[in-house]
Amino acid sequence: MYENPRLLLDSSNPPEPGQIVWRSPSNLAIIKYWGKHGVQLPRNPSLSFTLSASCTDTALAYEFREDADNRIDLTFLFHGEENDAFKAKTLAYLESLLPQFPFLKQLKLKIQTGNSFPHSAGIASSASAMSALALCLCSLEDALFGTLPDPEGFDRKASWLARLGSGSACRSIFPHAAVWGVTSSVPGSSDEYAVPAGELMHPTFKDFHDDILIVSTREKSVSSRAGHALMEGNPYAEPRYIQAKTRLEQLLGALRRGDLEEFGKIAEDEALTLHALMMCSNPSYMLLEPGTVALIQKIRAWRADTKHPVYFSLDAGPNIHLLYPGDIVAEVRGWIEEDLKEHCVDGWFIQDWVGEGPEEM
Ligand code: 2P0
Repeated sequence: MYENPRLLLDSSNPPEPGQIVWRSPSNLAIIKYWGKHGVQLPRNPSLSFTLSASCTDTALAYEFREDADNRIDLTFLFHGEENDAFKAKTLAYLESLLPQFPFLKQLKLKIQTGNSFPHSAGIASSASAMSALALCLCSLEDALFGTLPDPEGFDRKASWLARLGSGSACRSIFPHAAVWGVTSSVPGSSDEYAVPAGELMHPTFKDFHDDILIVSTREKSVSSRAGHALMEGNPYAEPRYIQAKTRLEQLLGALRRGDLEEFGKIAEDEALTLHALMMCSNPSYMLLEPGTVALIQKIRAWRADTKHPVYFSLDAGPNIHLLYPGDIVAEVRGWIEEDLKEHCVDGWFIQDWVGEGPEEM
């Protein structure tokens, strides 16, 4: 949708070398995207909270190449070191973008990137990494051609580009919350890019915490890519897509009203549905660990005892996302220390919260 063969540099007037740096956060889907078709198009709409502490910093340095040919000239460093696997993935992504960014072959590019959390954390970094890179590319286009002056158009293109790298990444572009996928409940929503949803939420949810309890740091047995693909043969796929649409409408109502109980019911149900879909895929697989189940039971029991609005969610992995409003942070942190940390690897949990979205550094 953004093809532009005219985005080429004039070799008689080459640009000065420069560098662009973006910090972009991860996000947690409350309504899950699980199942895709075509080029990273979702089978159902999803809604996520934008996080803050779990993020990727990416620096993109560029200089004009006198000897331009058809290949992309890329140096790639992850946490200051060469990483062949990440470089190959990034190069394939950039090559796929040449119809939209033909000028990339005219530049010598250097990408230096790193996450705020250890790569071994078992936390998906594709959302923060691909959104940070997409934002760098949009800033590069604007620096070289002045074609993205309007912030709304800039964010939309960045979200569209991020989606091509990793579906969930398109939602990380916006503060507080984002909706990706067509739904009649959100005017302007699209399967091609996410739209901001923070303004649709009661202030309570802008002050929400998401503490990530690290149950395992082992690499997942089945990647998200493979998991999405398995939805194609899943007997529950069609009812699931219908359910996700209905739940999104219900969730938007709860977010608007500030209805914590309804929010929590939907969030937990979505997390368990995601993992149930994995368990009844063919072949079946399971990403939950004993510690995940122990924590879910403790969260439900503590909620019943204290009446505090604490809820869990899960990504495509065993780690628990503990969701709760800012006014009970002290009680919850005390409880984590006392009762939940024993299920975490080395007692490790990441304190995260609903954040303001990416920033250019
Ligand atoms: C989501 N997840 O909505 C869902 C729910 C994880 C749990 O999308 O193949 O890395 O790159 O589009 O976005 C994780 O998968 O998959 C994911 P691709 P992605 O966040």
